[in-house]
Amino acid sequence: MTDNSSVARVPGIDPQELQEWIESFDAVLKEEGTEAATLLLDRLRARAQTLGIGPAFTANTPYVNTIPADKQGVFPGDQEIERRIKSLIRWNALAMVVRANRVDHSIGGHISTYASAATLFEVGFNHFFRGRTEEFEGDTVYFQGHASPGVYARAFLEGRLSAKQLENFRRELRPDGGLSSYPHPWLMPDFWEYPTVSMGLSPLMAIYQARFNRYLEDRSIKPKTNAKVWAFLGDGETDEPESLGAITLASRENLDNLIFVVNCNLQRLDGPVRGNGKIVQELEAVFRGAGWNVIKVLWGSDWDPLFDRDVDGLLVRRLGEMVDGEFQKLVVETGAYVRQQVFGTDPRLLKMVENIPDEALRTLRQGGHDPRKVYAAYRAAVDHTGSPTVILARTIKGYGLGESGEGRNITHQQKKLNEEELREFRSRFGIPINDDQLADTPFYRPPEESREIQYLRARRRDLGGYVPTRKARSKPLVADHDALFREFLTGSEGREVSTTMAFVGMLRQMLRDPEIGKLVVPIVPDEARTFGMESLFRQVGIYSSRGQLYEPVDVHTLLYYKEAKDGQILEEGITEAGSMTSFIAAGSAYATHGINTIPFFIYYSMFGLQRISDFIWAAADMRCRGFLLGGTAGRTTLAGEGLQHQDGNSHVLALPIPTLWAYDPAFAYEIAVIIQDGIRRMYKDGENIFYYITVMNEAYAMPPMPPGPEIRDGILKGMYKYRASENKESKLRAQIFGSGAILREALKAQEILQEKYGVAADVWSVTSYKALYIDGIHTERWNLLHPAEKPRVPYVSQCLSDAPGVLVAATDYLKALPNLVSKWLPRRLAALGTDGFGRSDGREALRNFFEVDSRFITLATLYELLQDGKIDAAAVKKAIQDLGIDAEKANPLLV
Ligand SMILES: Cc1ncc(C[n+]2csc(CCOP(=O)(O)OP(=O)(O)O)c2C)c(N)n1
Ligand SMILES: [Mg+2]
Repeated sequence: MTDNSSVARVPGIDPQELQEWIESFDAVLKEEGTEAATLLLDRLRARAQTLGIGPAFTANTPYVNTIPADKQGVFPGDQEIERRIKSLIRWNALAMVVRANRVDHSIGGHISTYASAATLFEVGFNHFFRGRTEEFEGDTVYFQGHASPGVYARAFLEGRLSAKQLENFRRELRPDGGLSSYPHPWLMPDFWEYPTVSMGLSPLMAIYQARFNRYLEDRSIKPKTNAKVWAFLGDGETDEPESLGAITLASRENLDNLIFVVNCNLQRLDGPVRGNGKIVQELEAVFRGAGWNVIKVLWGSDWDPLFDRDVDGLLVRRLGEMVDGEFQKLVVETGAYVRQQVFGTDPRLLKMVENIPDEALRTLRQGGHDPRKVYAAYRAAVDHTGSPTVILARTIKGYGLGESGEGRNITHQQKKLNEEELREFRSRFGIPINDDQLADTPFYRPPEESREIQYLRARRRDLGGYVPTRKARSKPLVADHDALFREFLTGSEGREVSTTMAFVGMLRQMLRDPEIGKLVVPIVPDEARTFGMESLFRQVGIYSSRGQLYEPVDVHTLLYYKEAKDGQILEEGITEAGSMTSFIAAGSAYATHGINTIPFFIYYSMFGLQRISDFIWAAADMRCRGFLLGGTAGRTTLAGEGLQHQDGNSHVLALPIPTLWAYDPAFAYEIAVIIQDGIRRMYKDGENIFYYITVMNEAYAMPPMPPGPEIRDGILKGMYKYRASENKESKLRAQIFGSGAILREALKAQEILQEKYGVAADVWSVTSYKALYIDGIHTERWNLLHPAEKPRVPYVSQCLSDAPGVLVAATDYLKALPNLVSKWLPRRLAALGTDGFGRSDGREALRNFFEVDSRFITLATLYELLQDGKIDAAAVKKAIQDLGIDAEKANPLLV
């Protein structure tokens, strides 16, 4: 219907003429349909642009629901019974937190996040989230982490969790088990699939998961399906840079399998998300600008008649003016206040609500609490094609907690309710709990045969089973892959290669293998050329959902930049975080899809554990498998790049991640042994571990693997004797530990010591201080707990038990690394490492600066011999001179 009143007010246009224009447009819409009307608008806009009239860009639509009431369709569920189920879940979620905090008031937990998200979740559970079955892979759902009590409470009604388990919420260490605070697959491997509690991780993980699903389809590794990836986020959470950082990837890739639901309760932990602005409008602009389909769910059904009456658009304008701080205030205020604040600005608005009592005004619902509005939005999102969808749903934080919490700034932290507050909650949601039981706050589950339980079960049955459910679905690999790695065990016959090149050679071999070739997922953040991987562009192609729409500039070369729809390399561009989430998707595909994809994510080492460690932590929680490769590694091995690039940190940063095996190999055969064994452990034996391997760009001849069965074992356990001294006579003895590129400095020192100082030194390759350390503390712990039994001996002690002489270690990482194992050594350890900021210079200068070169190793060995009284100080002093060491040089840690 045409709105004459607004026509009359447009300045400078003849109302009659405008009326005719509008009528013509209406006629096109009526007779030719929406598509034609849209086309007409597009043409007019283009015409205006050619005439120099650029219509003002607006990223926002008015502050109303995107789906008007007359387009929302029918709600297919039984609204009444769904409301009852939801109320029971609300109660149990609340009871879980309240009870846990009665036992221990420090145990924490959150009530108000789920209170705001309940309808958003429940509509999904009853109508959308599909379980994983034999026939269908199922949907992937990232639940807002702090809303976990609601997911547990539902699983309790579903009969999947017991009252005892609920009782032990946040008390996982109880003898009979408990429930983890937040979604943690490590702690509840049959239940949670995706850890979401570190804000900002799940939106990024969801985007790359959705894209990875497409990748698997385009490469014919899994069948095409219409499975969806849902991510439920907080509105405050969107301030994390990771949350919005990759949204253009999702639209660029047309990820219509991806749906974000932002729970816009306008609050975060401390207070309003945007007190002086509007978070919904801000997010709308950002997502629309990025090409997403945006659906706003702001107002519940009881607003519909008001908007119907709002022919002048006054109400819409008024709502558009108000800031979030004001909206939040409405929640805690009276109906009279709402009348005055929202409608009191214009007599016409006041008239609109004159027949609505205060109480009804106060309880006008938000869109995100109205199942019909939420259903319509989800339906539209699921049916939408061509781009991802974000649903911006307005809710109330602490919904239902009444005066004690609803909309209050303190609500996020609230964990306790007094009896009066419990009574109100109980009555408001109609929970069949008597007054005299309130103090106990018992859980409530209706009998199995009740309509509620039957309905809930039937809905889940129709949707393919319970969500979330986690299960490792893949079948173990069978082959041992000896042949793939054999050539790397025999050395490079004098050819100088870097360990990076050696690794790329192995990757190429693996890609050709009939069993694992297809499963390998090389991931690289715009650094393939740095690592000499460009030959793989041509061999297996770079994945692009569009193939290659252009002729690449280097098409005439052998190794041209080949993009292909079935390309295998994930060339992610400059995003270590995005690449890591691809790694997570590929590294967990054995559970998500039942497919053993083997990710190899190679990156500039300094920008890994240092930059994206929280994602790596989440990968561990998710039981991810695969290989992280820190390229251009080492503080002194990466020449020229300086302070921000030279990495002497990562092997220390790898220590805390329990399932991460970290190796700093020096030679190609060491890498071959580690990767081959890693594939066996992860994909054959099903261990939930992953690997961090540093690879360097310093080229040298790769030696063959020394003979003897203990070598392979030692490489994996963390150390082995690489070259023993040939001088058996000398009284001056030493054991030198080298790692990675610094192993060669140790070998040089071995020669200097022998030739110049008559010291016979054995050189060990320490491939993993972390492995030695873990073995040491594990053994020590066992001994502590078994005092009467024969003590076990840490591997590092076994290695050194008969080794004579002083002990010196040199690494391209912090001195802390070798010092980790010093307590299990038979004698003092002198540790050389690279503590301090890097510098841009060549390797030789850097190794002098950080005091890790062969001269310093020699000096440290002589000094230790002095400590043992084997040589005198004058000899060491002279050595300093002979070696050309500046004794007064600055300490690299301090400059
Ligand atoms: C990276 C990170 N920083 C801080 C926190 C602590 N934290 C937990 S919930 C929360 C507020 C969440 O607000 P919002 O995203 O709006 O969710 P709501 O509870 O309002 O639904 C904060 C700061 C966290 N979990 N993760
Ligand atoms: Mg919030």
